[in-house]
Amino acid sequence: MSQQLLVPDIGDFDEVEVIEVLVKVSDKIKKNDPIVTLESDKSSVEVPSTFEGTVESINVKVGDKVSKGHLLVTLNSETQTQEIPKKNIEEKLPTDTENIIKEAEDTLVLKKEVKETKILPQKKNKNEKIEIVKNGDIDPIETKEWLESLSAVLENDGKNRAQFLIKQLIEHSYKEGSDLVLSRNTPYINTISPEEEKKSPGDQNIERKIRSLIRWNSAAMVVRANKKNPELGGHIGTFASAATLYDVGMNHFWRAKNNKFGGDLIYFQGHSAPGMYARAYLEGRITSKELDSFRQEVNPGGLSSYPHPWLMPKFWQFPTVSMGLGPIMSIYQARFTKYLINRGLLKDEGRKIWCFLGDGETDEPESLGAIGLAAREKLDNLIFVVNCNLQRLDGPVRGNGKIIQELEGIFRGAGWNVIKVIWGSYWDTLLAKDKTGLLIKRMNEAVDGEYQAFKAKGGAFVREKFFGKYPELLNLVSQMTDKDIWRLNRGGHDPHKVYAAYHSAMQNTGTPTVILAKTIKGYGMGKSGESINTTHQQKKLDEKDLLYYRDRFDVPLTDQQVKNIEYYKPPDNSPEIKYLKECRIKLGGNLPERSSFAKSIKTPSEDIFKAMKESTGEKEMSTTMVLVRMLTSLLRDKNVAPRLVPIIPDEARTFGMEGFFQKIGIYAHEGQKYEPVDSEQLSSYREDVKGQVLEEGINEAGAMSSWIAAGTSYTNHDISMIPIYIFYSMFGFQRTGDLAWAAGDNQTRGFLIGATAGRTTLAGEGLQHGDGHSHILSSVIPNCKSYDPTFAYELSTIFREGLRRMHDKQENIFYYITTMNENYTHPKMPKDKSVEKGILKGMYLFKEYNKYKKTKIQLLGSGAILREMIKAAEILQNEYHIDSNLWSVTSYNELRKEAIEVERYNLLNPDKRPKKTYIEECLSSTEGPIVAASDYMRLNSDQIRPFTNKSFYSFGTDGYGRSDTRKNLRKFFEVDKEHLVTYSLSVLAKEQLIASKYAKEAIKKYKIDPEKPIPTKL
Ligand SMILES: Cc1ncc(C[n+]2csc(CCOP(=O)(O)OP(=O)(O)O)c2C)c(N)n1
Ligand SMILES: [Mg+2]
Repeated sequence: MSQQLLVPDIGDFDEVEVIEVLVKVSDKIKKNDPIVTLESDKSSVEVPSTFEGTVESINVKVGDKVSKGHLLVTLNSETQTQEIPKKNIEEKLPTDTENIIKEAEDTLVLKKEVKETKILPQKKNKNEKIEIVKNGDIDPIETKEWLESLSAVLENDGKNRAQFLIKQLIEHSYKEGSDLVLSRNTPYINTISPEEEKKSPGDQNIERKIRSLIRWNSAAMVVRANKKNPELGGHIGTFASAATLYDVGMNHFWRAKNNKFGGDLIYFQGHSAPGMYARAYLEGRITSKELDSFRQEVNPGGLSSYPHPWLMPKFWQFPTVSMGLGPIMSIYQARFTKYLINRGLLKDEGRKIWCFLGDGETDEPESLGAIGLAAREKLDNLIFVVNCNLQRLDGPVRGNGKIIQELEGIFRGAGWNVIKVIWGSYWDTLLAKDKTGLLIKRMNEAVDGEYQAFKAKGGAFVREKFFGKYPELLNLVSQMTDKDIWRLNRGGHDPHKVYAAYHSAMQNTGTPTVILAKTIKGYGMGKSGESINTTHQQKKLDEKDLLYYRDRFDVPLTDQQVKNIEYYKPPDNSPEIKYLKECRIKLGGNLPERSSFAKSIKTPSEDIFKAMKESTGEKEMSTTMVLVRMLTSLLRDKNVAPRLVPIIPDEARTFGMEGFFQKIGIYAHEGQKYEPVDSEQLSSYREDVKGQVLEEGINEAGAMSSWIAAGTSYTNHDISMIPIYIFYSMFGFQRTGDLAWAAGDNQTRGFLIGATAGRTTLAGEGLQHGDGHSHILSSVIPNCKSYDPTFAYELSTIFREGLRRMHDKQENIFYYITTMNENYTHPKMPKDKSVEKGILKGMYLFKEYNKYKKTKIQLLGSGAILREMIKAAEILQNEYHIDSNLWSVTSYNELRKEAIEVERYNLLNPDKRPKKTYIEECLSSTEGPIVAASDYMRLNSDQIRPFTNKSFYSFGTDGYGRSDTRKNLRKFFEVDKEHLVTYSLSVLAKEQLIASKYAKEAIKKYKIDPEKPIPTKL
């Protein structure tokens, strides 16, 4: 039977243009195959077929304007029109929602029942005497009865039943009118009780020996480097506090990448790097010579100060040292891993992402800012380990409080599984022996400033100040010597406790886990640096300190060897080295190690970009729309399509990308539990577990972290992905510049699109939005290539080259491209072969005006301002008989980078024939001075000034932006055609090529006020 396919609801748009017809008569098409592409003045969207069949007739052609209900094609179809069945919400309710509804209903019933029978509580008589007993308990006997009941339940029915009852009590009191919030905190003791600890299968003696050697060698490498030259710096205290945390992971948990398994991903705390080198040394992966080159990277073989994949591309995987970036990047890494799995691109092997961070580091907004997302997305593949040594650089993290308790509340409140590892095994007996509850009470009340001092000042001090507060506690430790008390260790230094915590974290499902491990900064450094405020900076240990350190960890070195600060590595056949290597073999290989086995992605054929190289005729469109069109076409390329990862921080509609929602779906790990409010529309909000778009919400740092995860997928997951992150250009490098820098270090491959760019082009939004400097910011990143194209063919040429270089040739570069929201017509790409090369190198001759052959000027325009320059060139020719070469400059950054390289070569090779810079190739044989203008500050075009050997004048948008119309803004910043003409005339007059009267007349004609202050002062 014949079926008619009509234009569906396309939202607020009417009379939209058909820009592509994607089927032919007699084509057999399937349901959801695209039929036509429609384009409004803001976005383009494909219309999919709603049924299967053969095309009988096509009722539209390219250029037609259509609205809802317009007939597109007729199909001969066997099947009935397949209306999407309305989802039966009741049938499909997820269990969580059902529970919430049930709970709410129960509450209502209960409230009703209670209301009927409730005896209203009597108002308290103000004069009634309230008996306040010690510690705020008004009725200790009653308290005792409740506690005894609970103990009985615990004993007879177990902890789950006890917890259930407590929960019931809390809920009941809430329903009865109490609004006291359930505490997110547990007492200041370990989360895992000794009975529940999973025992480590490891040989503790040998593991202690190995750990001691790693401790020694890592401290030795820092001390040796600083003996050589104190400029080099480094840290001892941080790794000293974290050694056990890393060792237990390395010996028992962290699986490496190999041909059978994808590998766990570990984000090491940046300045604990010496510990990782010291272990790699024992493993035979790093030589003692390399250890001696710690922080001396200028010559090959040096070890980088911190984890930097750029500097050690076969070793480090994640740049973590700018605090806060590791945590946020690891969260999005964990999410991206699930994304790949859910999209069917990656096998689910139960890989984990571990992130180590300092307790001081948790104050960075980036560290905690995304923990809500981790819980919401149920990232049970993510484990944070916070090394709570209670200190940061200058002093205590929370001298007056307790960082572990604070973090426990925050993480648990966000929905994480929290495991506290506070006390070591020696405390277990004491805690068991204490029947008064005073020990936990004392643990709860001591603040971190005190805990720090306890470990700096010895056993007698702890006896007096900690246990001494209560006679019962003094009694508890009366049989212990001061040395025994000193040995009461902290959880993070106890391999048993750490093992149990890691094991438990590995078993946890449904939520991310944070392990809060209490440690001592500078553990083992003694008087020179254990738990004191200067520990962080300690990089020199004198002989006495070194001997102490050796003795503390029983490192088998003679006094003389200690004095020489020798490294210690037992022979390969020693039990230690054999054990260490066997552990790693069992876990699949070495860590950290960076590699990539990703296949390249074939560059899409030129055909995909063909439409962008044609003239748009009368049709006006913005480069942002061109980009969206291009992406729509790329989604038809079978190699590229599945690898595209569009990332948007809640701005899809701003950029006209809402068509992607239906077409490729928004990634949502739980699918879509609701019928979207706009479900009738073609671009309705479609969330899908296989969705391709990462719609990040208003979260540029998160979006950047997703972009980095996707752009490094070629190494972390051995599958190349093509992330395209589109944002307001002002909220790009300026907002998340440090992540962009880390992305460069991480060798991220992908596109950053600074949309709505240009200080005068994004008109109404004003000072905080009008970007006139993002190209300056992007220029500082060595492997970032940035472009400011004007026309569709420029953009598509750059984009295709990006795909070719990054994803086909696998170069470690990334692209920053600005696109604008100003609609204008686009010309056909000039035939000349040099154009493509010029676009990529940064400039090409767009047009030559050569009518009068008297006076000539070189005009350089970029981005939105190229069009002002074109108009200026025409005025100069028509009204002043001045010829010009009009250059489109797509990238001042690229031009400069090439020029400094050539200049350097020429200076270093004075006897050779000098090479020409590309700028010279373009400009050296041309006539007349240069006038350059862009929608960015003058510094942008000034970059090439020294390489032109000509009079060069820059114009741009220096100063704060402001809101107004484009016309007024360009006038204000003096980059409109009138100013460009006037300035050109003035430049020519200054160069004595024309009389100054022309410039003066133009100033008058265009009503330019020479007394107006420069916009930087306004
Ligand atoms: C963004 C940023 N700011 C400052 C620093 C300098 N810095 C390096 S380590 C450190 C103190 C870290 O304290 P914490 O996170 O508690 O780690 P710990 O060494 O105590 O384990 C600081 C301030 C940095 N690396 N990154
Ligand atoms: Mg710390």
